Amino acid sequence: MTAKETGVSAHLFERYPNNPILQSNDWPYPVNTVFNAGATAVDGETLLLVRVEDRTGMSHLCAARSSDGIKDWRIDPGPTMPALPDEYPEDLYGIEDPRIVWIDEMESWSITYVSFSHGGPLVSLALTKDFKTFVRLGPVMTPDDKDASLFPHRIEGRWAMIHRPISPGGKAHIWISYSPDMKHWGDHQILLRAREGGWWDANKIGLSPPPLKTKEGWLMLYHGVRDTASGSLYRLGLALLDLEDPRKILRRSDEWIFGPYELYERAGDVHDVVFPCGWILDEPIGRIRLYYGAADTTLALATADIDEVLDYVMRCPKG
Ligand code: M1P
Repeated sequence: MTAKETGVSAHLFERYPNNPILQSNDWPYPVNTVFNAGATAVDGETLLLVRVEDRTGMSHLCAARSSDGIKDWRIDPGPTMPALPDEYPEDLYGIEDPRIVWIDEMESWSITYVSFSHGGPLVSLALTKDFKTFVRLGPVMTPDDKDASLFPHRIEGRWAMIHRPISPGGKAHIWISYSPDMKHWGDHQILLRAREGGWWDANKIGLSPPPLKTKEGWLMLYHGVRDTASGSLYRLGLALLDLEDPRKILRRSDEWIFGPYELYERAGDVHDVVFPCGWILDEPIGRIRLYYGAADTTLALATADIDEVLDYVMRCPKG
């Protein structure tokens, strides 16, 4: 059943039946877990920059390529983007959770990722033209800050970044900041607030994949974290931002639209987590491929019809 037939948000994204699509035993070298991958299309293929946790407990990024984005992955023989703490001290405890955006003006992809520094997790930025060499621009947000992505072009002359600092006490809202040069960031402001009380997205939210430009606005998928007696529950909701001024929230879903349900999402190193860092819109067929970490252990795929997602979000309450 599709969301159009049922009108139910839970049916918007359909899991790939042979999930997970990538797991640790697919890796060409010994690793603990593979999850939370950034995604993009390169030369007609799908490229995932996968977060790989090794058996020290720390993470690096490794590229996997496939012609259909589902199977027959060709995985780099070693870390594609290792943590380099000697040159970049902020990488001391590894690097995690990349978001990839093609930046026309730079003729490069931007990669925003978490560097786990001595002072806590912060946002770092790198550029690449080929996913072989990387220009590391260093930290762009101080700790604790995560879940960041650039927009693919300047907005009113400035670069814009969505990110997720944590306030004292653990409250975490989604913020937006601006920069003239990708290095100096300011005009920080809250973009989307974590709700309160019993909501599924109370207390802590964060951007999931990069914002997707659509005819209705910037489509934003975000995760909300609910604290329960048996731990945290990571689920996903939607928001729509104004195209010209993404600080304006046009819509926000009251319900979560995807959450842990299958065993590979419910059981793993961290149970009850779905955590996407990348999605690709296949324009000719109008379908979104959503790549998500499942239980911080494997990588899974779900797909959705872009028109159904937009129909749904346009019926959501005004933000
Ligand atoms: O373990 C679940 C997730 O926890 C963190 O996400 P956030 O800080 O946004 O709540 C991250 O460590 C993420 O990698 C992890 O999947």
